[in-house]
Amino acid sequence: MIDTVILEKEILSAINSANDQDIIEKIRVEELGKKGRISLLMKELSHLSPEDKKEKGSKLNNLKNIISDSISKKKNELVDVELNKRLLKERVDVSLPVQAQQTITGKIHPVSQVMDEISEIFGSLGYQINEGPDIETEHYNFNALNIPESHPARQMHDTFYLPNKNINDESLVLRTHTSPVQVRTMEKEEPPYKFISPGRTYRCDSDQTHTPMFHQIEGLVVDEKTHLGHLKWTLETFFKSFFEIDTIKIQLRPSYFPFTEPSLEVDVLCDRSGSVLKVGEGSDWLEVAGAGMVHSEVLKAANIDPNKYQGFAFGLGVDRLAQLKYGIPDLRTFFNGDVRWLNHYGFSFLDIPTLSRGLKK
Ligand code: FA5
Repeated sequence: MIDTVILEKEILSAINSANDQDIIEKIRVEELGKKGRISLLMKELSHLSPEDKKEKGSKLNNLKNIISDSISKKKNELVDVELNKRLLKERVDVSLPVQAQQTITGKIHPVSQVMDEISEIFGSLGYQINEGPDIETEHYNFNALNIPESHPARQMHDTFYLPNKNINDESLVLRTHTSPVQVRTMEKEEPPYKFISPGRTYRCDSDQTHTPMFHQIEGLVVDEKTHLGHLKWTLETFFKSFFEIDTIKIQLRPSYFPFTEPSLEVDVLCDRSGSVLKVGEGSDWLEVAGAGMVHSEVLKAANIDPNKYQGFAFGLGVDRLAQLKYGIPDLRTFFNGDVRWLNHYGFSFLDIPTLSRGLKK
């Protein structure tokens, strides 16, 4: 039988010089595996006399333990070495500047941005948000707002009618303004009211400052002793805050809406002479809102006593406000779905320090 001392020396030297986990596993299989050298020597013991068996058996057991211990010790060492190597290679340097995102992550459309900015400003003035449907009956879009069928204001609205669709013999329309939400709210709730209503509106109209689908934000305040001064203060406060210019020039122009008396329109001073739109400069005026004191007929139709309650209302053209604030010359480009346009005029979440501070400095 082979000398265990020589065998031990030979195997230990192989273990010592092993430098990766595969080699050490190979040694384990060759020496201790089922058909390994030590295992085969163990099997040979059965042919020996009882005395030899006892002596050689104890030596072989001893050898087996020594080899098995030193294999697992070496294995642990190699695992540690490999782990340290990986830790060094994969170390994260937290002091490195963050890499800019290369992938396209999408942008916030200027209309969504401006909707949020306007909502935030009115939110801070204590307004709630109420919403209404895009498809309206003629009753809510016109009649209940003091615009009867024969009224010329109906033609001015360039209405989209839904053909062959009606509810209770009333034609359905794509709402031409957000004012129907005033009526829906007055029908459901008791005054006082103080809310805004953002949403999509539709008119058959298309040029540099008109699109067939656009957005308005309606505002309604009804309370005891509300007067025109409140409306003027509200509009001025809003426009200063929205444009972030204390000296912003707006003009309130006398106008006519069948559901307000008196009525006015709001224009913002801007320069539209070149290919860029600049707010607060030049000599052009862009109309951005209609407004007025709620007509007593509208209050009466909702069973509200006009001698006790008065109110004011306004309808802001959201797309035009976005056009002015962010210098976007043509409104039609808002809805072309051109990704290059959106990358240029859109907002990323990181660009916006706060909702009402959307201006890219
Ligand atoms: C109205 O729609 C009234 N409902 C506003 C109102 C509300 C008056 C409450 C009184 C009380 P007007 O038609 O002027 O008013 O539209 C309001 C604003 O919507 C306009 O000033 C303009 O900024 C915007 N607007 C109107 N038509 C379009 C269009 N086709 N494309 C883009 N913006 C439009």
